[in-house]
Amino acid sequence: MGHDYPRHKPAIVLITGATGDFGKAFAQRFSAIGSKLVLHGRDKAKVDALCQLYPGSIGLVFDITDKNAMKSAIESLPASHKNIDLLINNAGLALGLDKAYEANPDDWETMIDVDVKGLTLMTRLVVEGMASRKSGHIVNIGSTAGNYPYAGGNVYGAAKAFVKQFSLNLRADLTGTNIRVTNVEPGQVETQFSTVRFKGDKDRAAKVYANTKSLTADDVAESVFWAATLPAHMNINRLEIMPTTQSFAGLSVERSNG
Ligand code: 8X3
Repeated sequence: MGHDYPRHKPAIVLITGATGDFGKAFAQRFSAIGSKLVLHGRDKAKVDALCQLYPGSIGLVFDITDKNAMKSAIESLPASHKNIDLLINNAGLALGLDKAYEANPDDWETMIDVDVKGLTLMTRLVVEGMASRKSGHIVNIGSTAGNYPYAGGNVYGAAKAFVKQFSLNLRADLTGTNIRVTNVEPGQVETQFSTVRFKGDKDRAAKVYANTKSLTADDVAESVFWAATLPAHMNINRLEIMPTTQSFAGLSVERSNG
């Protein structure tokens, strides 16, 4: 509308966890401006189906907790898709909402393996090439859970706090490389997130989103898109987003009945 602010166009975008709700929204948003997509997921059929929607995209099928498979997959990228401009570290999950003394330790390990180890090792694999090319952008999908504690958030929130600090420390290391790092921190977004967290209990998941207006995956995609298409001299360090219906709870106080 007469306002031709310069936009950056990431040529090649790698999205981890691309077959989930966020991932699909990111793929759609960046394909709309002609970015070439590298789409990662665990399930070959889902990755293939997603790639069909985006001609010229490449699918990578591996479990993000398998570091050897991850390394081979990244090394297998053809020259046409090798120089990743934008890495969206999106693969992640919450499992359970139990108190720390009742939570399943296996769930804790899975969250640490995916949300912390998967994200850091993927970053390490991709950032080296970015540093040598002196260009690139890493967008990490954090969470408000990394900023505000809540009961039952224990390891999920801690993992997302790790992602936030890792993002900021990456920026510190990347001074002089021209590489951008952004931690995007959504609050409540209506996706399969809660169904996964509650291990398929759709009724319990539906209650999280009942009678309110949550963010959508498209809302988050628009935010990531904004940060990633700003001119290359601008770095959004952190971007915390909530639906207007969500804000802050007070601190909790224990009271005796006497
Ligand atoms: C999602 C936000 O509040 O469900 O990361 O943990 S919350």
